[in-house]
Amino acid sequence: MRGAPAIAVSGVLGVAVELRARAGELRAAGPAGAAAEARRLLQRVVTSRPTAVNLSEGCARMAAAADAAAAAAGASADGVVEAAVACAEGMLAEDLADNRRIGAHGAPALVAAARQRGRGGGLRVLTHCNTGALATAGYGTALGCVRELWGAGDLERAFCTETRPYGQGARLTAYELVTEGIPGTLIADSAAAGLMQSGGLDAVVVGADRIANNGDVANKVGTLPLALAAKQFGVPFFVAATSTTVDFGMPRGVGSIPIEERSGIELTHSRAGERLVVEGIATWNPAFDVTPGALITGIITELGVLLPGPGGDYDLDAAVRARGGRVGAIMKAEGVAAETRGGQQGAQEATGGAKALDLDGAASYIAARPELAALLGASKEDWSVKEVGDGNINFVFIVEGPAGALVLKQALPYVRCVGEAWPLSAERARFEAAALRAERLCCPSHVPEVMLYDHGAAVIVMQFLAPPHIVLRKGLVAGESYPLLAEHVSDFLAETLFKTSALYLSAPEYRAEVAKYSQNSDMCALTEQVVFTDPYGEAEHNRWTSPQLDGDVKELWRDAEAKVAVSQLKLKFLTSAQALLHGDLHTGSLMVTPKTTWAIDPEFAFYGPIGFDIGAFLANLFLCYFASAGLPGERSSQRDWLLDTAVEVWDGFSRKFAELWRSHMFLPDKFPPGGNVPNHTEALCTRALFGTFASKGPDSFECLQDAVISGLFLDSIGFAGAKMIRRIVGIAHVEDLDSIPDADVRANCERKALRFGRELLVNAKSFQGRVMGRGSDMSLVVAAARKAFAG
Ligand code: ADP
Ligand code: SR1
Ligand code: MG
Repeated sequence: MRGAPAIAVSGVLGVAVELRARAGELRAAGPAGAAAEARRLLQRVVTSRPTAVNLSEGCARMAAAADAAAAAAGASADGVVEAAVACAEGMLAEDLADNRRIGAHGAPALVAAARQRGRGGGLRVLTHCNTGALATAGYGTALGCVRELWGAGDLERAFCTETRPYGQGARLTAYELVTEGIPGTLIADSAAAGLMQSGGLDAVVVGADRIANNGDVANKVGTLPLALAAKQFGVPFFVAATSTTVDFGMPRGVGSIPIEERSGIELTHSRAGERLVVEGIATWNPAFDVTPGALITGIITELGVLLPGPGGDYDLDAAVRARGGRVGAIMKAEGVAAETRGGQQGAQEATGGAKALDLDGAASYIAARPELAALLGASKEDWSVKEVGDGNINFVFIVEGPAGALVLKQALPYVRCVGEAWPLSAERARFEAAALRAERLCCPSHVPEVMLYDHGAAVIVMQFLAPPHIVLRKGLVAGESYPLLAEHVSDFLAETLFKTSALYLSAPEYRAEVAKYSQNSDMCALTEQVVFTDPYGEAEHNRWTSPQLDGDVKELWRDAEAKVAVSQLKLKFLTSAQALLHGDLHTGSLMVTPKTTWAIDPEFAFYGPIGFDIGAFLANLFLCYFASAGLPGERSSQRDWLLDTAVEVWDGFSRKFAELWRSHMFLPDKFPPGGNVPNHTEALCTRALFGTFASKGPDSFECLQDAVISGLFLDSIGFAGAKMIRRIVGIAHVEDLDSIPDADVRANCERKALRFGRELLVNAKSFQGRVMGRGSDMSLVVAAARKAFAG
């Protein structure tokens, strides 16, 4: 094993294997004996590499987990073993997740820096040594950023240095690039400066072995010359590492970080042992060098890209604390669930510290960040700013300059449409940024790019979807149809929901993601209230077209069947963690042109039932369908298109979801290289059950797929019904209906929609096709919608 993170994870997993194998024997020793044995084994592993901080920290966490299990009420030796194993698996998942976050933060930062230098198209990026899947639990840090760029279509070519004298770049990074199908070029270390001088490089990204608080970075020897050359030729130079690599107790790195010297044989002999240079020559072979922070454009961590302060100096302790990370790192060392408490700490800071931006503040915010300002061109005085937030919750600014525009979205600690009387954690911005990045990894053509997420200010800066893009709901209200919408939305749903599910992720990865998003509970609570509770009884914020719908609403409040059905859905919403949901996929969360579709605004993202996202989208098509009778113009062809879209979205989703699942199982190579591709067995293990023996293959696998997809269909129908009802009786309505000026006409449309919504909610099962293999037939739902519209 090589690479500090990989060594740490292998070490603890090794002990986990040993403990499991000896679980029978340990039963006799009882819980205390089992914990003592775990400690003994871990201590032995630590001594195998005493200098590696990751390994000793990992072993300490696992020992603490074993001790805690031994001290718990009703402890057993088996419980101790399983707690230790779970802890080790958690570390594997954590390292993988941290790496993916580094990639998700790093790739856009590299792109932004290259764009600032006027470089369009794919990037040419150089990396040094090996920082990829062979050095970490998987994916990689600096090489993870390269992977990410490639997956997003933002990479033209990766250059890797040989990494003299031990050849990690030539032997390992080159191998990873070729294996992943990423276009790569190997160069001698000494060729890098010339490559930069010729304009052949857009950015450098390297890893780090140790980082001092002022940003000085110890890394593989040869890093310093790369940074010096990059400075000379104006090439952005980034370092990518987890925040645990920062040694906060070390103020400066240059002159302080001890540098290991390795044997001169690496210089004088080939790896086969053949002497290459004259005998008698002295050698000096340092393994590392230290690059001053002043030469480093940004340090990419799992918490975000850390930048130097206005004076050009880094203060990493402050930067990491501001993102809630230092607390997390300390807790890791203590063996406490770092993500959870680190997240809560972050929430307090985001909520307490967010200063509301106004128009000028939004422009100043961008102007203070040169990598963003460069995307707009000229300077702040030449920019225009407007606030366009038409949603219920946040403030959204568009800052536009001569070269381009950016969207800046700020979450304040309350619900915008109600005001400070309804507090809401600004932490939602963290989940929105994370979800946008995760969704973009899964489905880059339908999710905008996040350029920056600033935890302290609860600000996201993202790609501007320029006119003629409009919010889909606005287009629909204006009478437009979008022929490619069903294709795009079904792509988005299938890609994001499959690739974040346990059908695709490994069990530890999946659990780590579920745990991460479970902290978005303020937003889930909002949905639980406004979708599943308030509309079914008297509630402060309910509103409806009154007095016209008074009777209908009272009827709903007495409707026991509806209450039973909505409570069952609420239970599912609370407990079924199938995939990472967008969480609020209505037609106001999509921006479109006739040829493009983008999903924005996933601040409600969490692991929930897949049908919730599908149902939300269907509900909004149906709401527009019923509203169309009160909207201006002749709309029969739009109505047909709306219903066709409902059918095509479901058919497209179910087909694509099934195909992704099948391809993942039978044809793993079908996934694009560099994308979100695990080379492991998915958590559900369908590959193990159905993929190995052709005879047991497709038929039984199809039965499983049918069963799962029929379940998703039922859920989608039920959630669609609940989502329709809440838009007519609850706090947040839709413009499609609200913009009908005549209250009687509006109420008539709303009554039909309400009744149809109730039908979907209560009788979802009646829409299941009875033909074998057609358990999910959306045309039955659409036929019922036509009937309700006519009746
Ligand atoms: P909220 O969370 O308050 O619902 P949204 O994310 O839906 O806020 O944004 C509000 C409005 O801002 C959108 O309806 C859209 O008009 C505009 N908007 C948001 N993101 C973008 C973007 N990336 N490009 C262009 N306009 C955007
Ligand atoms: C307090 S209103 C909340 C609603 O607005 C958002 O758009 C979501 O749909 C949410 O339910
Ligand atoms: Mg919105």
